[in-house]
Amino acid sequence: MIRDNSNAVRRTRYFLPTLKETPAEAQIVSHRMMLRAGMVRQASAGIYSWLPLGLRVLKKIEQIVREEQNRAGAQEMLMPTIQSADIWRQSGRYDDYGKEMLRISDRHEREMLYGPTNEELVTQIFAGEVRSYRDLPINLYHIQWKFRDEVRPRFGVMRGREFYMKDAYSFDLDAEAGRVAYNKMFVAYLRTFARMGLKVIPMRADTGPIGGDMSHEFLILAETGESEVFCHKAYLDMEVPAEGVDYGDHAGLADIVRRWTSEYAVTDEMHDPAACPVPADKLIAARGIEVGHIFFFGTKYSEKMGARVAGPGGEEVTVEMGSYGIGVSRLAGAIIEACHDEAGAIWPESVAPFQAGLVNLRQGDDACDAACEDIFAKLRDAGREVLYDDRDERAGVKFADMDLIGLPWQVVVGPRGLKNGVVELKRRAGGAREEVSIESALSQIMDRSAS
Ligand code: P5A
Repeated sequence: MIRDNSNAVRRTRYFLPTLKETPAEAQIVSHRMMLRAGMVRQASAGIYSWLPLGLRVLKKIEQIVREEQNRAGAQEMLMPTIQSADIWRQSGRYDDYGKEMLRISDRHEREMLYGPTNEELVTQIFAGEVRSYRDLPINLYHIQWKFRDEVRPRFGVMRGREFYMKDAYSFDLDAEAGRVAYNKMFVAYLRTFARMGLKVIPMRADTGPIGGDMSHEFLILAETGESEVFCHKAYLDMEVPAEGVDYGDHAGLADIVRRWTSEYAVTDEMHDPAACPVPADKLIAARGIEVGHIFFFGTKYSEKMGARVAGPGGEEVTVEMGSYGIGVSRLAGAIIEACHDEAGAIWPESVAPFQAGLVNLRQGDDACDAACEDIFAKLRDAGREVLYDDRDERAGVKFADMDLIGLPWQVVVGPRGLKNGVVELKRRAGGAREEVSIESALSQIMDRSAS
């Protein structure tokens, strides 16, 4: 068996270019911290390279999204980033999309584009393959890079030009079944964001260039959010559906969606202080970051692109569609906006790049080196993710870097403690520290973090 050691790394062998100085171009905390913690580097305006540490976070977010999509019955596929202009002409969006669309022509002068979204392409695939109502419902998704030539790319990965999105597309025989598909995604979204440690609030929203008459944006509250939001405090305590939620129980799903849409929750353009039904002491007025957006648009694309199936009586039925987006790369920034302090990120366990950081306070000291090697090997062999700061650096530098990177656990090994048989175990969230034996430190990390 080939051993994959990518989950246990030594800082001296790891490409992790942290910065002491705050980069001048970064206006918000997540952008500053992602640059300082060596997660991303800007390639050009609104376009980023993901360095090893950042990529670990991106992959964790992606995997949670994937698991919850699969659980809700969506099927993963992968469509290309480059699309032909023809299908966008067919849907009528080629001209509508305007300057946000990056248009390209190939060597044969054929008009191509870098996909800003995939309604057209997935509808074309469906129309070419599915013939009968018996094959419905279908929900297809992919997790793929998108490009939108935003006028003002800003805030790092939060509003990029190139960004990573999960986009799902549902196909159903009638509007009622389409509503079930919508509810499934709604519930999956509540679970997805909760697993990332986020409190998310679904708000009724404008449908913009995607279209349709039913849509919800999923927002998290954060001071640096681009949208101003108003919602009932009740949202903060609403119960998120459990892992075992039954996606076959359509009435149960509708109940959950009803509960989560029953209270007041709007973005500023829809808020009228005079008409707001929520008393001031129960109203949250805050800023929000849109991390997901779901749409039901019926036959908008299926009509124009010929996505029809034979219905139960042999009649032709144009299928009802919805689309469901999650900003996977935006989430890396959004989670930092929601979870940080002055020193750095505070990653929730589920998306942390590593579970534990190991700090050797005296590199080169036999006892410290041996204890660190022992802890490192034990965590690695137990399949835990660990970053060992084995650099010959001052303690202050190592502490500052570990806090900046924001791993859930820190194990600090120094000569004085070792004489008494202890190391320091620190929780990044809350900052609690205790002196414990190596065994106790290991068992706490292993018990508390998922393998
Ligand atoms: C839904 C899936 C759509 O594109 N078509 C397919 C629909 N919706 S959306 O709201 O326009 O985008 C979905 C999510 O993608 C994220 N997002 C971005 N992230 C980073 N930079 C951007 N420029 C950007 N634009 C959109 C958001 O999280 C959004 O909710």
